Amino acid sequence: MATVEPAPPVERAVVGEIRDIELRRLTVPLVSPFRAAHGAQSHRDVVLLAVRDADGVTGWGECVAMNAPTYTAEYADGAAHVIEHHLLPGILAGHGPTSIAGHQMAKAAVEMALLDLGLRRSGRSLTAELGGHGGPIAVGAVVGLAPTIDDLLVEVGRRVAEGYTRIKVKIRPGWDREPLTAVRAAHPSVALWADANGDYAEADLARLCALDDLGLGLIEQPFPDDDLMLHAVLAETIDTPVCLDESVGSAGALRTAIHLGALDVLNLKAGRVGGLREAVRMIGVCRDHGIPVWCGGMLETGIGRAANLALATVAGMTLPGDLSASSRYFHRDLTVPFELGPGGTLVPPDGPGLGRAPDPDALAEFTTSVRTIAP
Ligand code: OSB
Ligand code: MG
Repeated sequence: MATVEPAPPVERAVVGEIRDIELRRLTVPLVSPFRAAHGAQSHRDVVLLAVRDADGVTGWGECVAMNAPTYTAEYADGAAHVIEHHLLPGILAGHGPTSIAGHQMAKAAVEMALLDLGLRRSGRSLTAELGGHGGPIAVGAVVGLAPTIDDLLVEVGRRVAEGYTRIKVKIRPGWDREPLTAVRAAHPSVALWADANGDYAEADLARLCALDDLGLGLIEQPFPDDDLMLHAVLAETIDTPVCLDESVGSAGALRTAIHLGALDVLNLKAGRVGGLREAVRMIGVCRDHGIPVWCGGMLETGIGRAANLALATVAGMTLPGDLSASSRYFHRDLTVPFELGPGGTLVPPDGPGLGRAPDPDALAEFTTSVRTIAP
């Protein structure tokens, strides 16, 4: 017999008030293909939830699952299935999301939509609900694997010229020392981070330690996500801070990783950990242990970006996140675009809920299917 998760007050208050839920699929073109160790993407395949109450108030939730199970086991089609068949039935029956194993990205999308609806109904912003300060906050840009060093330098140069003061470069074995050295030489004062998406192995320990002289702000997820021990060995050996991303799916996993010495810094993504509530708890764990934490990103549209920005203003989020302006990702965002402010900053919206909703014309342009589910 399935059990029901105890939901916090805002989410609990809207269950029972829901008229229907739209589960939408969209394909949003990216400005340029995004390449990392797990593959390349030319568009964002988005699962979007619209939860409506009887007064026509709508709460929006974006699922961060990618189009194929190459980066994480979760992926868009699977998440849409889990949302429709395993999470929404309990909500539509009036008792809240059913407790299921895993599927954090699906759960996070449902939580975001319920939170947005509840907060819109009460006129409160997500930033206020999470305990954030509202910004502005310094943000960073991510540059994917590039075909050549020249291409990489062109793209990094563009981001620096736009105002970003922290650049994260994707690396993989064979694409690390040379590109990072070139970026470091071209932009000596930029904070330079490297993200390997788990592509290195034990045999690469020495090659990673050799990056120590580049003055990197951190090396993110060098090894596969289940190998906390190897991250602990590296963190022990290298001076550059070791950051975890894929390895840390919950507050419990975070405590374990800290106990093992497997990380110096955390990349926190609400989608990866099952939602914003768990993410806020994890910021607290990081604070208790003196672990700097920053808000990760997964090429979100304006909906998910609004949520990330709210989270990124919570006390304890001490480093600039993977939060760039809409134009870094999309020619046309789903919402009013986020624009970079002075000093490479962004400000979360301060309206009710997420403070951003999709533009109907953009929704129409990018939607590939809609399913409406009613109690
Ligand atoms: O590893 O942080 C990652 C994008 C998709 C999936 C995983 C990652 C990323 C990024 C891009 O690095 C971050 C962004 O949204 O700017
Ligand atoms: Mg990462």
